[in-house]
Formats: sequence, C-alpha cells, structure tokens
Amino acid sequence: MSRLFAIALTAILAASTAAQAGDYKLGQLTIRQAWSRPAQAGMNGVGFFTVVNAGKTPVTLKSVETPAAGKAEIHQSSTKGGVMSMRRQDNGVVIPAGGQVAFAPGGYHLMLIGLKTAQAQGQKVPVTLVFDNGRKAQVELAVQLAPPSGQAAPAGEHHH
Ligand SMILES: [Cu+2]
Repeated sequence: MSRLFAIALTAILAASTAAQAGDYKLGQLTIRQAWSRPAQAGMNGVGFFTVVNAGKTPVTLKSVETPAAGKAEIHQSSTKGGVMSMRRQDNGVVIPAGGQVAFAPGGYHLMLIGLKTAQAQGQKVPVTLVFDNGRKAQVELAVQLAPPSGQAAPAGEHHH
C-alpha cells in the first residue's frame, strides 16, 4: 500500500467515525442519543441512551446523579406473565469490551425519582453517569415524546 493511499484511508476512517451531535465521549466510551420523556414535577422521569465501549476491557455504569430529582437510580424493566416490573440494578450495568448496551423503553433505563420541576418537550435534563473506573460523564437528556430515530435495540441485544 502506498503511503499516500494509507493517509487518504486514515482520513476517510476518521471522518466516518466522527462523533455525531449529541454524542458524549468519555475515554473509550461514547454515550449516544440521550433522551427523556415529558413529566410533571413530583413524578418520576426516565433516561435513555446507548453506551458504546470501544475499549478492550468491560466498563460498569455504577450509578447516576442528577440535580433534577430527589434521587436517581439505574433500573431494568422486564415482562413476566404479561406484567411489567422494574428492578433497581444495584451492581450497575456492564458495558462489554467492544460492545454496547442500550438503555431504552422496556429494558434498562435511568429512573429520576421525584422530579423537582416539570420536564417539557425541548428541555435538557442534566445527569452524571458514574462508571467503575471513577470516571464521570456529564450528559444532557433531551426531553422528547418519541425515541430518537435509529436508536439501538433494547438492552440484551448485542450488535457486532
Ligand atoms: Cu424504573
């Protein structure tokens, strides 16, 4: 391969992997398409996004912090016998090396318990994602009615 060609190829690769608007980078992690739904003050809010781990080691999302609610937890929804329930994920959620996990309706989500103010469409809700390596990602959830187009499939499905 000629040197010139190699340089051109590198440039193309760099362009195609450039972060999209609304992506948050934290080392080898990318947090994509962070969003929430409208909700009233005092109610619980949600948080959805996809975490992509380009690194060679798994990373665990341990906890979440937000000034927007009394407290924030990581939950997983599941359906058993037609009944949907939610469970707090006290051990966090592992993002596999070279993989991704979607926080999406029906699966993993952030639960913002006791919203201090109403969340209206178009607003941004600040949350801090705390990972097991001690690093924190500041993310804004875009309040909207429907999932962003092209959002990854719910948690549990892996993409290669
Ligand atoms: Cu929940």
